[in-house]
Amino acid sequence: MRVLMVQSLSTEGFGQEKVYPLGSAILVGLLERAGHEVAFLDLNVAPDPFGDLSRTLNDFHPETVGISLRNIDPLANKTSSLIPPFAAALQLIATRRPQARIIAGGTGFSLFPRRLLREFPQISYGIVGEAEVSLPALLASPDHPPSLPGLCHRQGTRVVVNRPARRPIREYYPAPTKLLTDPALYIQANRYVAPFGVETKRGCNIGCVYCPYPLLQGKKLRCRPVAHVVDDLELLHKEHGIGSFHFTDPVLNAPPGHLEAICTEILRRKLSIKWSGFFREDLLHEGNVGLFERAGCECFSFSPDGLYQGALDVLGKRLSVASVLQAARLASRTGVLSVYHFMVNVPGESDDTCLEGIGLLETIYELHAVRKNLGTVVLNNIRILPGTRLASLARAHGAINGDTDLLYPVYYNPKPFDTLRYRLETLQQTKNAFMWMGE
Ligand code: B12
Repeated sequence: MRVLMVQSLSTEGFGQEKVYPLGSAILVGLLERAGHEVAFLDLNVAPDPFGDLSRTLNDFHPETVGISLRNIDPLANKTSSLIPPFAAALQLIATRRPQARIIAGGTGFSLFPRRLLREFPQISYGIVGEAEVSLPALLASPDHPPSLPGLCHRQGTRVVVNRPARRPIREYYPAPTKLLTDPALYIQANRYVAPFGVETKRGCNIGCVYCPYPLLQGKKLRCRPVAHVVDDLELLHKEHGIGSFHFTDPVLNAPPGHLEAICTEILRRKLSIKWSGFFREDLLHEGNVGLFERAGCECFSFSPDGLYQGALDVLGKRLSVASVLQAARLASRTGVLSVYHFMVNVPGESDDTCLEGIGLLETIYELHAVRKNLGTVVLNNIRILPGTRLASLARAHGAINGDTDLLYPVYYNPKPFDTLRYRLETLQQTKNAFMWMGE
């Protein structure tokens, strides 16, 4: 079958940081191995996204089009949506290739499968969650598919969404083959983000109140074998010249020992690469921080989210301020940059908690000022997503009601602390400026 895989627009503007579409790349490889003729188009690096899509549809005349919706919106307190370009792409596909089946998937799709299938009749099927097994199986019998994990389809006026696949990742994860597109398209576009992602595991067992990761990848940590992870890094580095990676795991240094083993293997193979990822603070210690640095860590991304103990507790982080500061202390003594993400105006905010939060930010800046190794501090209001405990909490507090449309950006930011973010950003930007000038 001729299959076109399309990566829908993931950011609001062409100048934004690019991310190589790892999920689509895995699926393209598997479909080719299953004998399909596959073409791929990433609208994010296409010079003329819709013109290029139209030309590809006309030239390749696919029988099936798979469309990946990674992001529904850009987060970061912004109110723009990535649904309009997704809708435009669907309409273009349906107009140019009316006989082709459209199958949707990706993280953005997986957060709103019912809503998107109802709103967009152009979509024939969807798959929520990971699709390594279900997409090839769906294409093997597209007219009468069996009840596959994650499959979404219409039954009369109803949309049926099957439970997503959660099999041990080592059973089906393919070794990477060729790259989908020229790596330079991604590398040259970016200033901060390493565009090439590598997974060491799937799943997240923490259960923070606002977070959809357990919905997307399950609560159980499903690790890839260490050698497979390092094989990916080695191949991408040696064959394609890629020197910098982002490990895409929700929490990179969990479970204890897995990242340490990967680092030991990177060092054993003498791979001269750089990498980054999101670290859990209470799993960083004197014994592993140096190993991470030696193995190429170029940025410790922390997302403690809570600026004081009450916030950490209400967000369900299962973390203490002491652990956040201990991790900051350890990271600040290295030659590696650190980036911190915090959420502002969380449920239960008061004048006192604002001061506590400011105190924590000041301490973090003081620690990192010595070696000037604080990349930045990112301050966000919380995007409310369906199916999370925050959505119920926000409903109970009256911040949203049953009619609130969560498909489009809705942030938890009730009065009277709705402008707190600007106060904290003023502090953060002033501290940043003076830190880099060494004052
Ligand atoms: C790692 C990551 C990042 C890294 C990426 C680094 C890199 N080089 O890859 C960084 C930190 C840079 C990042 C940035 C952003 N991210 Co991000 N990111 C993730 C994360 C944790 C993992 C994504 C990943 O690579 N997974 C591994 C791949 C293999 O899985 P996958 O993409 O899901 O693909 C599978 C399935 O979805 C499915 N599938 C995928 N495509 C298709 C297509 C079809 C047809 C089918 C059937 C199935 C299918 O099958 C695939 C294989 O199983 C997810 C959350 C999560 N746990 O999933 C958020 C997530 C995707 N990010 C999100 C967002 C919003 C962003 C940013 C906009 C945030 C920001 N303001 O900076 C940017 C956008 C960057 C961009 N250009 O797209 C959101 C998207 C939801 C939303 N609100 O829109 C998520 C879900 C996190 C969240 N907060 O909810 N991100």
